[in-house]
Amino acid sequence: MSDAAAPTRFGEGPLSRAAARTAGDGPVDVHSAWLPPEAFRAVGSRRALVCGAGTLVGTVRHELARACARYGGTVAWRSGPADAAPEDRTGAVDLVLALSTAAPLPAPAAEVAEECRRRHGAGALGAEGFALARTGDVTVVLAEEPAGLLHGLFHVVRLGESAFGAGRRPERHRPAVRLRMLDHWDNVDVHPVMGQVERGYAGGSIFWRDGSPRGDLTRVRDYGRLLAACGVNAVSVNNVNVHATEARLLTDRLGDVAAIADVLRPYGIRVHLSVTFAAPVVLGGLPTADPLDAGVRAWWAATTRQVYDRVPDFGGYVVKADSEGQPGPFTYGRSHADGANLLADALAPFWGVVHWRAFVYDHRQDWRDRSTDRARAAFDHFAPLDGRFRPNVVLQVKHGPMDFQAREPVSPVVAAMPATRLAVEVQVTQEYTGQQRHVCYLAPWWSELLGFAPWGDHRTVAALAAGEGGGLVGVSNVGDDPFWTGHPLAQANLYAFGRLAWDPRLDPAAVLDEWIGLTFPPGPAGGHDLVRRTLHEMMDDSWRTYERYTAPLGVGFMVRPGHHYGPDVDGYEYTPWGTYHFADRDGVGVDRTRASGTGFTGQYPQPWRDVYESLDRCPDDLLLFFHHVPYGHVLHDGSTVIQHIYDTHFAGAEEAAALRARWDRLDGLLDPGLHTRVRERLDEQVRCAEEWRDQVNAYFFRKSGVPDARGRRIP
Ligand code: GCV
Repeated sequence: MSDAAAPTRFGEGPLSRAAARTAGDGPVDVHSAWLPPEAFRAVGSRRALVCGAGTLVGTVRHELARACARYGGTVAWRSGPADAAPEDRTGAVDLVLALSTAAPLPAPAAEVAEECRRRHGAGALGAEGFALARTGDVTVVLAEEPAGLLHGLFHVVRLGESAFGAGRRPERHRPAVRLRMLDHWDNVDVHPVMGQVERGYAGGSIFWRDGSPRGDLTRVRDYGRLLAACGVNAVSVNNVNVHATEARLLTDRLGDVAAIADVLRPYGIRVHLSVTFAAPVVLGGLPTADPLDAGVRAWWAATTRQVYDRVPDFGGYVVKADSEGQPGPFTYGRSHADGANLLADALAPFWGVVHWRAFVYDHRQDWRDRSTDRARAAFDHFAPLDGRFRPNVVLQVKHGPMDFQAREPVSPVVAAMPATRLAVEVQVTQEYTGQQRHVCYLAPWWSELLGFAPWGDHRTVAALAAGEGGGLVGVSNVGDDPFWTGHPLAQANLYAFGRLAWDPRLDPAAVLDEWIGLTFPPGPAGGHDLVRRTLHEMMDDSWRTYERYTAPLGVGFMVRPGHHYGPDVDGYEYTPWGTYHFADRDGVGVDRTRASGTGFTGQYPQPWRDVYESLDRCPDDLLLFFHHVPYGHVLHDGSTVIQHIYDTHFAGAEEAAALRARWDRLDGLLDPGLHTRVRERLDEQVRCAEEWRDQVNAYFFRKSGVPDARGRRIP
């Protein structure tokens, strides 16, 4: 079914004038997200000095100049030793942002540089890190590279007045994860089924419209600014399903990509491109795309050289191969290592990387065949290839073994490939978590995934993604919607993705408060505390609320086929997609044990291979992912599976209604356009949650014949 055919009637009203803030210097009808002018009040009212040169330092100056013009501060700039010391011209300063290379440093910065060297040694800040310290009455941000200075500026913006508080202890910040990337599933041509943005719930693409690049890239620059301010440093600009027009971005339409790269560069964001593995055939006119063919290798080398001629800081390629109909090395009897290494070799001279996706499975399986298990596929394909990938191949692994469900175990691939660079992929766009019609703050989910320890020791998923050259990748939830993300509260997911990619140890609740504080500064109507408190209450647990009223106990995929919105318990049960729950009159769930099932539990190291194997020890929230159990099976909390299904679905729908009631308390305190948009979406969430509740409960009541112990009405 066409994604475009999914419901679209909610909240498409224009952003009201009051909320129509300038994003960057951009169009006035775009919401400013987490960078409203008020966020810059503290820096904009200070006397700032910037020391250093280059494009990104220019961005720092520009940001400060704009803030100072609004809030009465000043900004001076010293590009190098030849300049007169600007303190002499401007008097004292409150804020110094300096590159450590911009000698001679002004006294406060020199002091911080010396202290930083003494404590951490030379090179302690790296390519993107920075130090923040107070010396006397001056706040100093020190970086070794321009990108670090920009991140330091946005850190000060996040801190607001507290960055200037006396007694602030020195801090050093470096991103834990090197590749912090958003993948856009944007099509250049409007796809007849998937539309302009595949799984996009926020309008059209900010890059492309109806087969062409958008002429005005103001919006893209504002996007880069928002991303830099939360820590993202790379963007892939087209869908991993590469269709005919999109394939040409690599060659004759490369100029379109270069234009985007030019606009994102000042914010330290590198551009990547999804390419088709068949490019030598479909673009180069070669008879084959065989990765071991000399002509094919020469074609990729020459084509890649041309890419770097146009975009010298180009990040690299993203490839979905042999997956859901995309071409790949299997056609030529070659392995995924052969395929990935082909592109890696072409990119290596320019320090580019290939993000090779591990999302490879049989999407034409026979539902009657209970031995084939989609969950096993990525491991079965890739684990044997560990050690065979070039150093500039990053294997991009979906966080779970299936497909971005609201609950899945962590993919065993992350623990199976110690000799391969890994990026973990999460879905910021809410394909399976309410499609930006439902409030669903995903950071607690990602945090749980990142904190998972495959061996039960200190080696978490976050540590693996942070390993040498690893990454965290999110599928973007942004479109040309005035609120960026359709549902205004879904902005929090984009923000949190960047923040967790920078530092996976951050507390998602604290990140939420940070986002709320920046995005909803005190307004003329007052009630600021109520606004903050209410938003926190609504969003903090919203992922679990969503989980409660949708698919139970990790079973997943009870969505309507095609567009994946709303309930359809058997929607995928008799299809070729490998996404089954096997419910019958006696029980439900997928037996993935070694003892009697598909053996998927054996793909995990200890302790999890035994924990998941054991009916007693398996965590309840993943029970039906790993086991087929009778409805009367007793969970750890004493409830039966069937009663748990009823209880959580009643509770989840009630919680959805409570969200709307909470939101209503904020009427009159927020911009009316934003309030209305969220209210409309909450109406839909409440309706949809009831639909989920009734369909899931009725389905299992009819299958099992077991009545609700509390006698509630099940239709
Ligand atoms: C871009 C799921 C989605 C597809 C997506 C695919 C992928 O199957 O439904 O729209 O394709 O994942 O991640 O490649």
